[in-house]
Amino acid sequence: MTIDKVLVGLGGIGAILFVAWFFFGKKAQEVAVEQQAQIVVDGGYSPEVIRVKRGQAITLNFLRKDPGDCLEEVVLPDFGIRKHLALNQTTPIEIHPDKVGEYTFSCGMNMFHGKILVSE
Ligand SMILES: [Cu+2]
Repeated sequence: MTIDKVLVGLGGIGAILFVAWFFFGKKAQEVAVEQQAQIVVDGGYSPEVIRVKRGQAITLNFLRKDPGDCLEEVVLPDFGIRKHLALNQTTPIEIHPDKVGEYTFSCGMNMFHGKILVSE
């Protein structure tokens, strides 16, 4: 094997690793909270994963900075909540997750998503 073939091989492996990292390695921004979570709504939700304990009331404070229509509504289907978010304001949404599990929230058109992970 000549040196250039080795280099091409290594380059190929590097490219594959990069693609894998790019698509799968980007970890969702995640936060663990006890009673309150601040979620910035701007081109998506940040953080997008909220970890909470079961049986506690949690207030999700959605601060909408995104002027687009897309993110003006937030939906938490598991809690029967659909709420309009006023621009540049914080809209508190209180939930009582009493079951362990994964609950999603999204914009009104179901394009942007976040998750609430409830554990014991
Ligand atoms: Cu949308």
